[in-house]
Amino acid sequence: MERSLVLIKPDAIQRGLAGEIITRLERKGLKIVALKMLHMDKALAQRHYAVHKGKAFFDGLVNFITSSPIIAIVFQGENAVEIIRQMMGETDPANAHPGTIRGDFGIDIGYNLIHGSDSLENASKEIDLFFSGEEILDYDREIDKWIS
Ligand code: IDP
Ligand code: MG
Repeated sequence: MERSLVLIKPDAIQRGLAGEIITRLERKGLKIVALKMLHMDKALAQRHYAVHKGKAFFDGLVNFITSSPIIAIVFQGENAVEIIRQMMGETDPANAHPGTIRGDFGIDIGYNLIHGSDSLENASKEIDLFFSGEEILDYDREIDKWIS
């Protein structure tokens, strides 16, 4: 069973889209196993986006993600990493297909609403940045046997 880190970014919170985004992922069948609201500081933002250090958009990205609170969520499910990437849509909302979160709610690459881990390896690293082991809950849902 895979786990992926999702961040509901500042623009989504400010626009009142947090519930809509969480609902879509939850309705798909993915299970929330950890969740918190926080205001990321620069140090956490720089670690989370370390692979982009040196790129032209890096400073703007760090400023954006630290500008207002976010919601961090660990979703669990079969193929969770790839499923969430598909449901997010392309990085640039201008290229994201309708039906995806970015395709339905965004128009600018600087305001693309959601982060989702891009591989199992990165998911594990990213989850560790935001959550301690005890904060990730192991529980069963009655509906799980009807999902996978
Ligand atoms: P992803 O979020 O789809 O995985 P990445 O390439 O990992 O996309 O980029 C991380 C984040 O950096 C994007 O979600 C977006 O917020 C921001 N970003 C990426 N490319 C650009 C750009 O060209 N201009 C402004 N922001 C960008
Ligand atoms: Mg990425």
